Amino acid sequence: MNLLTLFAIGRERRPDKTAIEFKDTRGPLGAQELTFSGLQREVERWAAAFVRMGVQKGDRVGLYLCNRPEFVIAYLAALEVGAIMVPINLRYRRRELSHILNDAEPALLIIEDEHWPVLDEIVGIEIGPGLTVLSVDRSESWLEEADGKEWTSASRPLTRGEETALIMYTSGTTGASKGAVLTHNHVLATVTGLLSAWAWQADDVLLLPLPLFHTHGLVVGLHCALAMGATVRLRTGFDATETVKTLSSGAATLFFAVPTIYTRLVDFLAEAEEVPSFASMRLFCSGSAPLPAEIHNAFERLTGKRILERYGMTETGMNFSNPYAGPRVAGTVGTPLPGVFARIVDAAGQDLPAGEEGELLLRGSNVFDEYWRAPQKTAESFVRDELGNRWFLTGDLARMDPLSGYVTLLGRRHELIISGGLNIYPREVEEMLTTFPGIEEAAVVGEPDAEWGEAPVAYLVCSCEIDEVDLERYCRGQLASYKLPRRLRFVGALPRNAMGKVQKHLLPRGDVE
Ligand code: MCA
Ligand code: AMP
Repeated sequence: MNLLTLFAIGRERRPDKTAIEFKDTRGPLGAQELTFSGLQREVERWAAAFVRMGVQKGDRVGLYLCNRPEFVIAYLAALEVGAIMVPINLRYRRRELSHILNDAEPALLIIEDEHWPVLDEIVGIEIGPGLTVLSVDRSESWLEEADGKEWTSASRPLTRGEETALIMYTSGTTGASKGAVLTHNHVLATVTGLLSAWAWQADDVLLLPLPLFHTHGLVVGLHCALAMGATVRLRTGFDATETVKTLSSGAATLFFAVPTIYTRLVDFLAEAEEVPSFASMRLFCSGSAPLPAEIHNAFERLTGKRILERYGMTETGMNFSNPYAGPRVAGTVGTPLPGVFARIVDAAGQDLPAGEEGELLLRGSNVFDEYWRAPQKTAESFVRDELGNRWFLTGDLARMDPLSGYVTLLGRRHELIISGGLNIYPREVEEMLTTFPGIEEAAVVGEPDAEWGEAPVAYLVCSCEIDEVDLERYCRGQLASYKLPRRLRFVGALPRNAMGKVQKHLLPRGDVE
């Protein structure tokens, strides 16, 4: 089976039902609705255009798009022609884009008109030839050229489950992000696990403000809905007023979000004159970062709904979930999803008894096999047990409750900062900062933040006075703005150990200006 055959089950259940109801919460794109059969017609039109442009099976198709129906159409069209979709975070700027385009080498990149300036800076300069860039805002012109060229399901090349569907870039400890290669089977495992664990139904309606370029919005949200034949209310972004209105009007049954969104909803509802009823809502889920227990409890107090917290990774899809029917325990991520195997081990790789803290290792049909063109990084990310099974080293520290078997995540082995559900690797920001004239050394650490969970703070050693406005302008051109340090702290030197390694725990937190 491949993803398209899975989605056909959902589509054929009720082809005239709404698949995507889209609204641009920020304005210019307006609103649009597509039925399952209407969506498929568009997908076939786009697939014909892709083939006409020379896209072949196994080619990569990059999507640098906000949430909009064309994202879904382009993705499914890429799968139709046997291509591999590479979603790109829309906030990525020159450095991140250049890296991904050079690494994934897509044959085709689909963008919006507003992104021409950043692409003009790099295409043909930092990016070699062979890349066709198309704007979705001019799709009619390139789609018309392919009109008359028929594409039907019979035109599809044979795609087996073990072939690649997606390459998803995830922050790398070495500074540059790496592509997790996900086959159809990997994604199918997560989707089928979630459909049963969360009791998805064809009548479900999911409100989805999360970006489609990450696992949470794409796999957990869009894929499950397409597979089930459920409706997605797709939004360009999160807006508390609109979310509360939609969820309380009976127009949705499911809502998936990151903790920062729940924090904002709690603040919004706490200030509301009257908290509306969310009677139609069957499930509120949280993931991508730890949900603070006080937000979990405050949300329940305000709405009468208990959030279900789950745990996943780009490389593995979804791993653990609190139960749909059964106690949802704040501060835990529950138990392994169907088909997921987990171990908690000590520094020597030995299994630990329940109750003890160690690194979480994972195995299962959902777990990826490799990073794109990075055999060394792949090799470092897995260990084998005595039976020869390959276990993925998640880098997440965890403890299992000896009685319930529920797992609590305690932190990470690496330095990853998670801000509002988005990953920031300090090394990448540090490397960028030291390319600014006058900055000799930089150390970036995460500090607790009430809104974002964590926020990056930079410690800088400089050889001259730094103009902070210039520095900010420079950083914004290079990296996604959520990675920018929220605070700068100027220090005479970075604390180092005898090996010269920066000892971040010795940095003078919060008391240097
Ligand atoms: C936006 N900004 C942020 C963040 N998001 N700053 C820090 N952390 C963030 N997460 C900054 C922007 O850079 C911008 O800065 C300013 O806020 C306004 O941007 P805007 O788009 O209006 O922000 P927002 O709409 O308020 O976004 C907040 C958000 C969003 C809704 C919480 O960050 C979001 O959707 N996060 C979820 C991401 C996600 O889906 N993660 C899942 C990854 P400036 O104005 O200075 O430019 S998948 C995963 O983790 C695994 C697999 C899993 O388990 O799910
Ligand atoms: P990503 O690299 O974007 O795929 O993010 C994966 C990481 O997000 C995991 O390794 C965890 O550290 C973190 N994560 C995801 N869900 C949760 C959760 N419910 N609680 C705590 N951390 C989480």
